[in-house]
Amino acid sequence: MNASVENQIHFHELHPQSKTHPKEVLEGLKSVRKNLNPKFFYDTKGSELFEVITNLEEYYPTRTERKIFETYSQDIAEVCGIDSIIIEPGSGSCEKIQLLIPNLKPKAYIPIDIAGDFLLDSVNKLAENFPELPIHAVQADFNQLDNLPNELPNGSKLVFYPGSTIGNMEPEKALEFLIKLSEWIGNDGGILLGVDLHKPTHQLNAAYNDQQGVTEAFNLNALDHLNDIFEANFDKENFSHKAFYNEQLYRIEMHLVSDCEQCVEFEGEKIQFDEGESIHTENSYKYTRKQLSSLAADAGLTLKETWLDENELFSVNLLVRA
Ligand code: SAH
Ligand code: AVI
Repeated sequence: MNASVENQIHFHELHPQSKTHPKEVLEGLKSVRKNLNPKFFYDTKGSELFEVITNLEEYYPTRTERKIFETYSQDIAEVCGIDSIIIEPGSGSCEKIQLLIPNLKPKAYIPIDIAGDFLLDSVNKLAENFPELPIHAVQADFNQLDNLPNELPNGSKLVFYPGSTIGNMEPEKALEFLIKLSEWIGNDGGILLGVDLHKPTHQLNAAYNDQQGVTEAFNLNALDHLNDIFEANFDKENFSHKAFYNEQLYRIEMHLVSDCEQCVEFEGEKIQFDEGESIHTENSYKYTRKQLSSLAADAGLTLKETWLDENELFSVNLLVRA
């Protein structure tokens, strides 16, 4: 980092993944229906694979949401207001915000992400493009983060939460999270929320089962990540990717299915798998517009404005306190 970028970027490392307590993972692996928090997809390799996913033909959400930002950037800035502090939970490559910065003219940008090295790379690129923008990058698990860094400039807060990352939370967790975000923004802020919409099953299934197998590699990479940060010996050759739309629950489910009966060691514990038994690695909830406005209302928020693409695949919503 050169000196000027060093002054521009403040890095706060709050929850290094290497320090994750094994208990966090063991509980899921030892339960009757084995499960893993989807945050474990995101080491540097996983974050890079996600970037490849965003460019796949089958994966419509990213390009659709980008198009909404490109089309309505001016309008979004008028409705959200300029000069705010932008906070992005799960900021990934920090690319989408760059479509809005020229109109939103933020006072500062606070990206929050679990994948620390990727976050640092991303903010370095952002700083090159916007050398005047103060950046406070926070490496943290946004579910465990109660307070924002202290030394932020004054001003109204806009939470930028695109990508339908909220869909990776159970609806009751999404509600809790929105309530926390509402505390962060106070009475004069807003939440600009990207939400993927319910649609025909074949289109959803294709988006999570791409022909090139990138989503498969992304799913399997979680096992390598576990081996890296814990004493564990998962062999990804012995697991297969499975993803399907659960129409009753309005969610894509991703699983890693054990191809055989096997025993995996994890931090001194033996985890037994039957052939065909799976680890449930992710849900990606899809919302109808009605479900979304009732989620917002339950959190004490109102949908002030919604921007859609022409095929109504994806929505960008401004939520403010009711
Ligand atoms: N906002 C970007 C990236 C979305 S991908 C976009 O819309 O394109 C989801 C991002 O959330 C990843 O970068 C991942 O590392 C991050 N993430 C997932 N779970 C997280 C958690 N619990 N805490 C912090 N970041 C998380
Ligand atoms: C980050 N998140 C919103 C993505 C999604 O679509 O649920 C993660 C992903 N999983 C598989 N493909 C992409």
